[in-house]
Amino acid sequence: MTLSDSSRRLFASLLLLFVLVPILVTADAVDDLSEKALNNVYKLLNGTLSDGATHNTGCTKEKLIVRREYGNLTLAERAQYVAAVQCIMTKPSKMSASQFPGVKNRYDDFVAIHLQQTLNIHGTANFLSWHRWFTWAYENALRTECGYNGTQPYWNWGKYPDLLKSPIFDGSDTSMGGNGEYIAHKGHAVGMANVMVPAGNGGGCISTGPFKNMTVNLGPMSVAVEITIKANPRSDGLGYNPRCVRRDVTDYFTKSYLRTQDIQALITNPTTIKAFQDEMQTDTTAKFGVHSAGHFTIWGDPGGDFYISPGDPAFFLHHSQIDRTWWIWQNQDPKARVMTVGGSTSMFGGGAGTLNDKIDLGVLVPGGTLAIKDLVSTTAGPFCYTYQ
Ligand SMILES: *[C@@H]1O[C@H](CO)[C@@H](O)[C@H](O)[C@H]1NC(C)=O
Ligand SMILES: *[C@@H]1O[C@H](CO)[C@@H](O)[C@H](O)[C@H]1NC(C)=O
Ligand SMILES: *[C@@H]1O[C@H](CO)[C@@H](O)[C@H](O)[C@H]1NC(C)=O
Ligand SMILES: *[C@@H]1O[C@H](CO)[C@@H](O)[C@H](O)[C@H]1NC(C)=O
Ligand SMILES: [Cu+2]
Repeated sequence: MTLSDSSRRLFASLLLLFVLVPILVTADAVDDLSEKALNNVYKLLNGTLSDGATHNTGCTKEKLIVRREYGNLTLAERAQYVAAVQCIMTKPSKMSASQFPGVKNRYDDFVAIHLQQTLNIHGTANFLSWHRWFTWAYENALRTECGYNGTQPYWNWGKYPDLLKSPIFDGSDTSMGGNGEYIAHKGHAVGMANVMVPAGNGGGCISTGPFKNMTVNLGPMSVAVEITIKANPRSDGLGYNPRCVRRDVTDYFTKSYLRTQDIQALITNPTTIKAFQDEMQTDTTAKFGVHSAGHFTIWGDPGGDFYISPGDPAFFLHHSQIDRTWWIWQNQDPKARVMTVGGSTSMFGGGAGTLNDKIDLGVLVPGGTLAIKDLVSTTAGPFCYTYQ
């Protein structure tokens, strides 16, 4: 080897190093923000920092439960989560069968409560706190009613440009089920702006994995797939209308709106809660926020139906990540960002929301009702969890 050869090699490896190092450093930008959030949470718990919440509920660093990314669970842990979700679908409902004839099991309770409150919990002051408590109620039901030892996993959107190859949707025994069976269908007109999105390779019933042929009983309310879904016998969608869960998982949104850089921008740019929640729920021809983009990625019936989207079990992985993103944003500056609320009480008007507004989850939680201010800190009120 000549000297010039080896110096050329050295130069090439240095070049490679300069190219690679920034990629390695920035690839985990959101995880870095998450680490800062976690450190601030430890300070809240040991009293060296205050977020305005009363941390006297017995939540300590030792008692914290930690939510993890689905792909970071072991196969055995994923199997336990899947088994718990299947279990909750076999438990009896706690709702009145005469008032809610379409509710057939405990899982349906979650779908029904979301359906009933849809227009007062999206684009509103309580959007984040409502869905935080709702996701916690589900995790709590899995743990207390189905003996689940784990926590509610999240779907880190930025990690999987091609979702059908992810551990969440790859159709394996430890996934949330694969795509819908392929049926010929046109693209989808999505969201408030009716943006046309190309059709994916699904559209039919989930055909692989543990939720193959899963049944949804409620709705539809706002059919979001270009095929005919039989109407619910009741106009409020609460009648019994069993049909298979359909999906059309695509990479349209993951490649444009759900990248790590999109999540990072969402966490670092907005400085008020109103700006943060609006950015997250953006749904226009120009842009989709991560909330809309995640739902539209799963699509189908009920996943793409605004009212009954929790009827697709992937909902809770998406909303755990919504909650994690809020948690990271809050805990960059807990003093300013936890005890705060913005926006109104209804999607179509309503007065200004306040921290004292009540949220009612009915049979989903012990007690049923709490105020927004009890639901803003993940280590106060009913909560004692963080994210890893
Ligand atoms: C409180 O927690 C922070 C973050 O973990 C730590 O740096 C600090 O030393 C702790 N302070 C006390 C008094 O325990
Ligand atoms: C998830 O696992 C990957 C690979 O093992 C690791 O690099 C990463 O830090 C983990 N992420 C989190 C948030 O724990
Ligand atoms: C939960 O943990 C206990 C004790 O470690 C174990 O016996 C039990 O099988 C676990 N349950 C589930 C559903 O994994
Ligand atoms: C799924 O549903 C279809 C249509 O009802 C049926 O033909 C098929 O046998 C079902 N598969 C399973 C595994 O239940
Ligand atoms: Cu919702």
